[in-house]
Amino acid sequence: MSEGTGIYRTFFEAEGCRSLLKKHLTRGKFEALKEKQISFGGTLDDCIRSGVENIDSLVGLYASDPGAYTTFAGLFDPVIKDYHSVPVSEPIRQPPCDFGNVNELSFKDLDPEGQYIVSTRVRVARCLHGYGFPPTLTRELREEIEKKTCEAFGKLTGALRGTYHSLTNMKELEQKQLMDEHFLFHDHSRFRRSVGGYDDWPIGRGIFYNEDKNFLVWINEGDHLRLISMQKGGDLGAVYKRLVKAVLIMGETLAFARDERLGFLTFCPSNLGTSLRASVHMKIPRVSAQDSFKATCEKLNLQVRGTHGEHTEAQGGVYDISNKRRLGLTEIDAVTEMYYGVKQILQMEKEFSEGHSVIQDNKTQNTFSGRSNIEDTVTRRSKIPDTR
Ligand code: ADP
Ligand code: IOM
Repeated sequence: MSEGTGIYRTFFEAEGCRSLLKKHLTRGKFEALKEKQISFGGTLDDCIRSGVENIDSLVGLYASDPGAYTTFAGLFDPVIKDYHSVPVSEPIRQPPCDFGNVNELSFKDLDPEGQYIVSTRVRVARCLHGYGFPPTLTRELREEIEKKTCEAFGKLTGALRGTYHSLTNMKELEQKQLMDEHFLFHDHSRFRRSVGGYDDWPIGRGIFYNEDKNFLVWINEGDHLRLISMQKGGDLGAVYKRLVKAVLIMGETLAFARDERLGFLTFCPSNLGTSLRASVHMKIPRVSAQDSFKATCEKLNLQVRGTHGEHTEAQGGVYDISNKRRLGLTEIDAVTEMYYGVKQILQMEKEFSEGHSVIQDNKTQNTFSGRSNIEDTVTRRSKIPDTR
């Protein structure tokens, strides 16, 4: 493994690569870390291969196993700080898990008239304590994780009670339908393929869902588990409350990997901390037509994805807007940050539709976080698409 040869050389010389891996992996760091090995057998190559092979990665770095976060801290820490907006001068610190008082949530339906928000989803990732992540998992270990998780499903009762569907037994047509409905994951991300994400596919993979199909669990998609609550419309409070209830029940049986400094340990460093991503699928034709759309979302600590997830395009003007930060804040704060950010985007969309043609960047601020990171005070004339 040498930075002067093959794919590494191409990576180091690549122009236009904007990943956090490219930004933080210097040649010196590569040389210093390349021979280190972790207890689960992971290597630096396992962690960086996805970003090296896919130069359009956003992060480009995965943990081969929980130990990667300490053995390769010299590379992971700057990437973690950069992604989660932790100031360089401050230590990485995850507060204790805190879902807030779900019986006293102040979230209102974000779109009671159903004009903009198609659906709302909140998910957390969880990995079982004592196991590695995809590059170091074997077929047997994946099956073990699946078995332990299936045992825990037995504790879900009432509206959460459901059935586990193994991908090994699932017909292609059924898989396709579940994917089209945004319920099921797929096996065609080249980012994940690079790091053994689809080894032994579909062994050990599957999906649990309840009768209403508003609570789901993915097994061995990337992280060992994704616990997901979702429904049509914009009632974030109902979606979040259901998720918290299910996560707490699952946590009674399963031991989740957690680190005091980094929070819940996940395969991708973008998911560390709370591992929580609260998203809406929303139609915002006017705001999304602004040149400043992505920058506006960044200022609100929001992330923009396409209709079918990361690295996909918006279809029919439907964007996936979610909280970007997952580490350095509590679960209730992460979801609240998304709530206020999405409210602002909706407000902008409404103002545009009423004919206001000016977007004031100096007013773009997440009223929840109250962070004064807005330096650009230019009032910019916006382009309104002619929708008449
Ligand atoms: P994650 O990392 O949160 O699991 P991905 O970006 O990989 O998310 O998306 C996973 C699936 O979830 C995709 O099919 C995506 O379209 C779907 N999804 C995400 N947010 C929503 C939402 N608010 N409503 C419906 N589907 C959603
Ligand atoms: N790991 C995945 N969520 N993603 C951040 C891939 C990438 O680096 O683009």
